[in-house]
Amino acid sequence: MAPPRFLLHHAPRTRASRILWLLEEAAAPYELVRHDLSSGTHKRPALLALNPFGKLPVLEDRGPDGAWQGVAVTESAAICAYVADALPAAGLAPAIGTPARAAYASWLAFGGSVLEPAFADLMFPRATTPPPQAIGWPDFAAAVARVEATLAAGGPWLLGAAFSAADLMVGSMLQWVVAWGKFSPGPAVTAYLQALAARPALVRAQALEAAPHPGTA
Ligand SMILES: N[C@@H](CCC(=O)N[C@@H](CS)C(=O)NCC(=O)O)C(=O)O
Repeated sequence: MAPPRFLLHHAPRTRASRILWLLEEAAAPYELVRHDLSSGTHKRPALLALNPFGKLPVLEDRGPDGAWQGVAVTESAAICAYVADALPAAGLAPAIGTPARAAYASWLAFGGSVLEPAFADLMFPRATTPPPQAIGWPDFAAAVARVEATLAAGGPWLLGAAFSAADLMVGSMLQWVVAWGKFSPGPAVTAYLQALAARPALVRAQALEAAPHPGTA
């Protein structure tokens, strides 16, 4: 039997977790290769050939008919965009050419290029304060305030009625930050986190992470 289209290089409780959730949301055909960060399987040559930084997630794509070789996507937001566009029937992105695409693209980038660096600044303060105009993101409180205001103006998701891959990027970051105990969410974000936690695809992804897995690298 032909292998499934996608292969996710994964490690539990890492940024790869959100891609496992994504694949479940998309009902994508996939297999997992589970890496062990403590023993460094993600720094082996085969993985470094796909991502020279040796970081997870990495998603390999064998293509619609299984004929592609050496096609891999790195960076969580890029993987979200790629899968949402490759599997449009999953409805994880507004259709190309529609106005909803603007908010979608903005929020998709927001998770990794605003929320995440702002959180890193919160956790690991800099020795010197850089000029704010030289830094491409606000402080963490301002970043989260924007999410709170957007959801309060019309949820339950960032784009309103439709869940999208952007919720996966922003929502997974917020889940992580709350788990670290570094942030008390406002009412709109609290309701958002509850709605995310109830998504069947996330529940399935969490169960898969918790189960023993035969495909360890
Ligand atoms: N910008 C990347 C970050 C990936 C990343 O930092 N992954 C971490 C796991 S959470 C990793 O692989 N760390 C292992 C290491 O650096 O050795 C993304 O968003 O996908």
